[in-house]
Formats: sequence, C-alpha cells, structure tokens
Amino acid sequence: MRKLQAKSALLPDGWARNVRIEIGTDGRLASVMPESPLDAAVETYHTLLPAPSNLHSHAFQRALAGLTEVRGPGDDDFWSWRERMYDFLPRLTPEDMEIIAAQLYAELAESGFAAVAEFHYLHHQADGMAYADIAEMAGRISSAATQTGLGLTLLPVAYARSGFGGAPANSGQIRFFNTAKDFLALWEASRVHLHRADDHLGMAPHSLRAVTPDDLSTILAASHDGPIHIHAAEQVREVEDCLAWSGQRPVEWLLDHHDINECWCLIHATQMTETETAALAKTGAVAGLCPTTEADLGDGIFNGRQWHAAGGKWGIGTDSHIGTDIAVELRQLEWSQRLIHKQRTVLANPMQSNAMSLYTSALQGGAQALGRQSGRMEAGYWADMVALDAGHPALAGKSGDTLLDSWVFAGSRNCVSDVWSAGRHIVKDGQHIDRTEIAQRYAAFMRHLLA
Ligand code: NGQ
Ligand code: ZN
Repeated sequence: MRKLQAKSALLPDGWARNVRIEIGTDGRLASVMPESPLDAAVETYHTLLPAPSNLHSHAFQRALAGLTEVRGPGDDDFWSWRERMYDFLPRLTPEDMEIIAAQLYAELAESGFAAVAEFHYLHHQADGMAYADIAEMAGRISSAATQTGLGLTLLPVAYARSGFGGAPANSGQIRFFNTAKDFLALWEASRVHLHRADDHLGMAPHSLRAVTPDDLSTILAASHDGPIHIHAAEQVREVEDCLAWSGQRPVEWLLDHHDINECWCLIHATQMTETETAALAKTGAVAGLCPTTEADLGDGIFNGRQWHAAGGKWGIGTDSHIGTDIAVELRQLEWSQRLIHKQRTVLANPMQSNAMSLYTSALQGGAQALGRQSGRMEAGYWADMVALDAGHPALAGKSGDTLLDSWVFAGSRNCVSDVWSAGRHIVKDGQHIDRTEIAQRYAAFMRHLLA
C-alpha cells in the first residue's frame, strides 16, 4: 500500500481539502479520505485530479507531424494529407513503431494523460505480407505502453476496402488490409500481447469506407462488450460518398443498421445534421473529438453546443498528434465553439467553470471509450491521477476551479508535475521518468529517417 496526500483534490462530489489517498499494490485506489489531518511524513501534493484517458491515437503519425505543411500544386485538404501519410508508411519497421509510440506515450503522460486508446491499423509489412506474428505491430504498441507505463486500450483496426461500395485495395493501404476472417485472427493474436491488469482489447472497424456491411456484421459479432470505435462523418466528401452509396449519411446509416450504445465511440462526427446529433446523443455512445487534428485537417467543427445541451458524452483524442496536450485540446474544442457561435463559455454547465465542465466530461467520456475504470478518485477505481504544479506562474495563488481554468485556458504543459497510471508513478517533477532515454532513441530514429 502506498500513501500520498493532497491539500486539494477533485473528488466525485467536487473539490475536497486535505485528502489522504492509499494506492493498493493492484494499482487501484484503496481509500480516498477527505478532511483528514495531513501527515508531515507523507508525500504531499497541492492539487490532485483524476487523470484523463486519450481516446484516439494513431501513434506512428507523431513522426509525420510538421512534415505535411508545404503546399501542393493545387488546394490541399484532408485527402491530399492522407496521400502524404500513405507515402510515409513504407519506411516504418516494427522497431520504429515501438520507438515512435514510446516517445508519444511519454509526451502524452507529461501533458496529464494516464491512458490511451490506440486505433491501430498499420498491421503488415511494407509489401502487404503479414509478419510471422500477425500481431507483431500490436506487440510493439503494447511494449511502448508497458515501457512508458501509460494505460492502453488496444483497438486493432479492421480495414478491408478502399471506399464505399467495396472498392478494392488501393496500394497506399496494403499494410492495413485484412479480410474479416483474417482480422479476427489478428484480433485474437493481439490479445496475447496484453499483459497488464489494466490493459484492454477493443476493436475498430476503420470507417464505413473501409468495411462492407457484411464485414462489419462479422467482426461485431465477435465483440462482446466493446469498446468499438469507428471513424464517422469527419469529411464532407465522406458524407456525400456515403449518401451516393446508401442513400444515408454515415451516422444515420450506423444508427439504422446497428445497435449503437455505450460500447461505441464515433470518432470525429464533425459532419452531423441536427437530427443525427440528437439521435446519437441519446444512444449513450461517446463522440471521440480530436480538436487540434480536426482543425489541422480542415474537418469542420463538431456540433458541440447541441450535443452538450442534449447531454451527449464526449472525450478527447489527439489522433495525428500534431498536438499532444489535454489542456490544449480542451481549449481548442471550446474556442472553435466560441468562434462559430460568437459567445463565451459555450460548453460550460450553467454557473460552472468552463474548464471544470470540459474536464469532467472528458474524464467520463474517455473512461467509457477505453472501457477503463477511471476518471474518478474513488476506492476501487484505477489510480489514474494528475498533480498540478501550484508553483507554476500560470497557477500561482490559485486553487479549485480557478486553478483548473488557468491550466486549461491559459497554462502550458509544464503545469503538470506528476502523473500516475493505475498506480504507476510515470511523471515526476514534470518529466516522464524515462524521458531522456526515450527521447534520445526517438531523435536518432528521426535523424535517420530524414537523412
Ligand atoms: C487515419 N485519420 O486513419 O489515420 C485517418 C486518415 C482515413 C483521420 N481520419 C485515413 N483523421 O480516414 O482514411
Ligand atoms: Zn483517426
């Protein structure tokens, strides 16, 4: 049993003072006791919060960040970015995958995340042949999570087609392709690579573009209780193509053909009508929002005000990892709403601090989307926690809601001092415990890649 204490902590009922915490050897919170006399011999933090989960990651894309900003001959958009992403893929080996993912996961931890859902589709060798272990790449992701201590929900991706209506393989995608049957074998083989008690295995049909209705039904039949993630309604052209194929929009089609429920997480959903927004919010599914990537790729703006009013659940992903900071993602989400509605505090609950509303929604949505018992500092939950550095100038003299608002709306990533994931103390004094070694390996990889 490990003990620590906080002068202030965000508990399920709100801010509490003088909180004593015990973490069990199993990585779960054993007890959380507010209003306790503080013990001078026990490690003491100024402010502790439940740590969020990152619900959408393509880890390898961290190495592509910054390499896609030169304008092409015509207008650039999501689809031209995707071609550049595909061009980057043939070079990546399993070793590279592990190095990139470890760097990314250390960065995510330093920003405050305790866990990640890896939407993993880079399965095969550069020529499309499976590795000797078909789940080799999944194993590399799991190794990176174990090395860094970040919690992992692994979502092997089913990808069988290159467009609506079952269009055949496109050469840029050969490392992703599996028949539904081969996907299920890969999915089972991935399970073997997960070793920690807080690891989870879910599944992810990539998008309605990438699986046929039959493929989708086949793979979903194997999923018992989720999580199930899918990219949906991100781009206007995707919606138009889906309409041309089926007469329905992607979210409409999903709601009509499958039992969309709390197991599901729809990634992006930036292109929904008001009718779709209302209907999807009712299902209890999580909207997987990736605000900086959605801005970067010109996806459009999520229908956040209506979703919030309807009580819809949402969480944060960092997707292509041009941004890796939970505070920046929450800020970008709220700012995009302010810009379209010409208002302030759009996603705040009445009479509540904006960051408190955003942060608690992201905690709950993230936990649900990862199938992870986290997001609350309460006995029995995983000890996923983040400590803020009250000595940081952006936070000085502040506490409670004001401190949270200052971190999210005016702070920077070095406001975070410590992070625990399922009791693993992985960030100390603002740095991942293996930061130097991980960053050196990553820098060597990048120098080699760009040489
Ligand atoms: C992905 N990323 O799977 O990495 C996608 C691009 C696609 C985003 N959608 C590929 N942001 O959607 O076809
Ligand atoms: Zn994605």
